[in-house]
Amino acid sequence: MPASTRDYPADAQLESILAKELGRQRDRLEMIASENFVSEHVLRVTASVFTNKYAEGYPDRRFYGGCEYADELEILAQGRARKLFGAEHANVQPHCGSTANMAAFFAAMKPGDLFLGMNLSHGGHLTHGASVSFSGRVFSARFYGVREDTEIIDYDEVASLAERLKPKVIVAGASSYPRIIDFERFREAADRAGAALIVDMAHYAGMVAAGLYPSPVPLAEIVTTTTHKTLRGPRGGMILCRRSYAKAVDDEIFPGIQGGPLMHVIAAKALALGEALEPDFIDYQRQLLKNASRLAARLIDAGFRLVSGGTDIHLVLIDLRNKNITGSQAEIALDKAGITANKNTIPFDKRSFSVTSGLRLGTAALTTRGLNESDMDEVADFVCTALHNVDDDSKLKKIRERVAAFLRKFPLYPGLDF
Ligand code: DSN
Repeated sequence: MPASTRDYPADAQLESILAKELGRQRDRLEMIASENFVSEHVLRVTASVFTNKYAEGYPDRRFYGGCEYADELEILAQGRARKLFGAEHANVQPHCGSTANMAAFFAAMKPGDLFLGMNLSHGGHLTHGASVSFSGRVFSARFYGVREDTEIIDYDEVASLAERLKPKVIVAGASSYPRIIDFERFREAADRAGAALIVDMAHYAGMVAAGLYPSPVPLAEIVTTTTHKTLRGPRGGMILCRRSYAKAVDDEIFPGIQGGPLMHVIAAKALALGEALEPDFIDYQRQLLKNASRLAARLIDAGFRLVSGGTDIHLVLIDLRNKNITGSQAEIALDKAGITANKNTIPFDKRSFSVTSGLRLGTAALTTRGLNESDMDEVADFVCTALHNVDDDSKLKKIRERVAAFLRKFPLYPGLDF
């Protein structure tokens, strides 16, 4: 096996796939609300020699030798996570948000226990109790949602369900809810029911870190997150919790659910958390919010109805029904126009999850690329023109060419080949 990077064999097939993916990311508008672009430094560290290391266990309690630097690394990442969010305890090992949620649930509940989560079609997440997910199969899930008139979370429903059902856990957090969540109301409901509060802040973590979104950390027993959305780290998960839950959470992640932690990803998490502690991270989060608000305004000007009437965060959810197109038609048309986004159910949607009546658009990745609010006017124009011409392939192709030309002003990973 070649040990030097200088004599590794060419793998033309793989390199071609990697180069095509880099080209896709460079030439298209990335508007999936849960995606972002890591810094070149984070990208490089994700590919470090720590990918070679087994480190099952935790610092000073490993099941393998040679873990002294893995220990140093994990302690660094944990410390930065605690500092950034003001948390008593951090577990940086979850491979993704789903395993983070699984560990949180097992730390706070037993199989069969009842919990409250947000209805998936109102903006919740699969792991908040959907019947196809472990969360709905192992535990007994009941759902709250948004009010039909305001499309804001129905906090009275949360409180009454909590009082009536006495759940073991209440889960707050969502994947496509464009408004600030009132975590205090969730805390009150949990206290009245004697329930633990688990907050999944995956979409908001970056804004929470910057102090631009209310922090759930002082209020919840356990907070889970991914590290790759607005937090702009590598793909992965993380758990923050009160000291009283630390052992249960750690034991659920390992040995309960996962084996060896991905130490190369933990290195990249440590770096990204360090980046998030820098003052310019707050500027980034401010810009991301300005961009989302400008995008919302331009979509409304063009006659699109936004769920809840707008946004407080990095994403908007468009109700496409007045335009007589479905979410899946919109997603396909945008793809042809060089804009990557995802169809999404809207509250009280009559269409299935594979068709939907909505479209979710986010500004986290475009803001990282350097776009500001005036650029969002052009982005909104690309989006609106594509959505008004979903069946016109030649118009969509022209938008795609304009998008690629526009994005050349915002270089992405200029030094990379793949
Ligand atoms: N898949 C993520 C999202 O798009 O919101 C949630 O895990």
